[in-house]
Amino acid sequence: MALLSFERKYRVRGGTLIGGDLFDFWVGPFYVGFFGVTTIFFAALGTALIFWGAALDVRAGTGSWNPWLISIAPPDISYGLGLAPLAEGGLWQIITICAIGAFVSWALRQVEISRKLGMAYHVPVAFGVAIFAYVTLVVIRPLLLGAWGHGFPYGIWSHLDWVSNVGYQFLHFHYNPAHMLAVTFFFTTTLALSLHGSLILSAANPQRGEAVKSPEYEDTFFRDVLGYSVGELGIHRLGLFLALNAGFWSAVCIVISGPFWTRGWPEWWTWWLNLPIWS
Ligand code: UQ1
Repeated sequence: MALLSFERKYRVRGGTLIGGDLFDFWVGPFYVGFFGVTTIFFAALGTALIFWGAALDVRAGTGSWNPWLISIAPPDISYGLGLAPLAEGGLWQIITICAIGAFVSWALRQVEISRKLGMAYHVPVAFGVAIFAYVTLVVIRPLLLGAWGHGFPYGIWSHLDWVSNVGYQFLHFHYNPAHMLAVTFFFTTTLALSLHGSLILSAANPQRGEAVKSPEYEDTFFRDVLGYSVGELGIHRLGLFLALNAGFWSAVCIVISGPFWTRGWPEWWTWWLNLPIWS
């Protein structure tokens, strides 16, 4: 059932980066590969450690099993860049290694599948930008600030508190120019995807009995509306550009906060007020 009629054609050997033919097989619809195995390993271990940490907090009377409230905190700042005892942030440190191991494994599995199919590496490269944003938060910025305690806690509610607290440390994070860029790219990404998704559905998924419209209709629609069509390929280049920039500037806006700018973000704009043109 899982094997679609055309799948056989694409289930080609090779393209693996490591291990040769050893893990070069499928389980149902899923390609396994060496990095499929390492993804499962890191994801399972990391998840188990989160549950173990939650259990320790419940037993210590400092946590609960409410899924919204489960949280694995990084070590106290006083541990600096050293290892912490498991129940005092050590679990967070190992879970971080597991998370990076799982994310990088997933990206490398995408590379293997791309190679198998003779495709370019756009998907793993794009996913790599998301990994970069995460690594910036939990590795690069803590390293620059000198303590793992600057990482964010792994919890649904607690990570939101972390974002709020770090934002207020800089008085008003919306004055961070890189944050402005990131937010603008996130919003523009949703604008582009809503335009693109609605345009494709309007053309390619017509009412019963209506003909599917060709890409010329899509181009003509936007030429009529805006006088310009970015084109079939162009909209996907634009979408990828917008989405990658959203992730990239998110990483920049947080990595400069603390390591390279320690005052409130509103104060950064004094360069504007100090321009000689005002006098
Ligand atoms: C567009 O011009 C276009 O080309 C036909 C698409 O491809 C199908 C699109 O999805 C969208 C949204 C546009 C309009 C975008 C710009 C930047 C003019």
